Amino acid sequence: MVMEPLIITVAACGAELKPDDTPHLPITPAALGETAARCQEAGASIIHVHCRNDDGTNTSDVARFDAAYRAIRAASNLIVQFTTGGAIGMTAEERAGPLALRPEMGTLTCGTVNFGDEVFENSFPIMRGILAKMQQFGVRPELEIFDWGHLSNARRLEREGLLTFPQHADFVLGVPGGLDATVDHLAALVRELPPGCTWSVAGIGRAQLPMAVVAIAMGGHVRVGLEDNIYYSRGRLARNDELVARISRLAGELGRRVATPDQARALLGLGQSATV
Ligand code: KMH
Ligand code: ZN
Repeated sequence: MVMEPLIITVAACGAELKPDDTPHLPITPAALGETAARCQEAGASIIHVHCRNDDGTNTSDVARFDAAYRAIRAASNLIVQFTTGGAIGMTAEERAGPLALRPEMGTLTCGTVNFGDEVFENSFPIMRGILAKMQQFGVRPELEIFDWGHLSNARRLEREGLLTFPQHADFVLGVPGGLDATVDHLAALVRELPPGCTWSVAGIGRAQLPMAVVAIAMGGHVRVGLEDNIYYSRGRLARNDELVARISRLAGELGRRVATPDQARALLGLGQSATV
């Protein structure tokens, strides 16, 4: 069986970590650019972007996203995917604001989910608002699926005419409050996908590596990075590019080629190498 080249997404920073948690968090636009270059070299083709202020606090400031976008684009050819999940506590308008910069992709979390002790709110009005902005600015959604029901919600948005299938979905498994990271859950979600969809898995914490290996073997794609897991192995903090490089090596061992950014664009039906 010949499988598609493997798309590796690096979720480099996220919103939940504090700078004290790891010295490897790319907080500034310059650090994101440097991370992008190293991760492309290691085999990544998509970078999932959250932005921070210099002190590490979260921001949805459009100028900060613009600086990050330019730094990444200057350093790499990675597909740039902005978060629209942002950080807990941001308004829906704040979360969607950076879409005006027309990144190639943006996330669409397909439903509300408990998120640790908090609630990550994605009501239908919030999802519709984000999709409207994506349509306005020509941004391709990646469907973030944290729980049962989220694919049903995506299908409902499709029936409403706000989304077309096929799309690329990312199964985020192992968030406390969301669906556990198990092979059974992953297989069931893949079976539920509308025809023609591509998918990746983002296992949280210790689940990152085993979920990635399963996805490589199943013909899916993989998301790794510090947003989801800060360790390379027990007690040993990771750099983003090390996590990407390990997936590239494992893919090689398992007979999967790793996609370049332009091969990933072709697989996802995006245009070729974007400019800011
Ligand atoms: N920070 C989480 C609340 C996304 O980027 O689209 C949401 C999140 C999802 O990280
Ligand atoms: Zn994120």
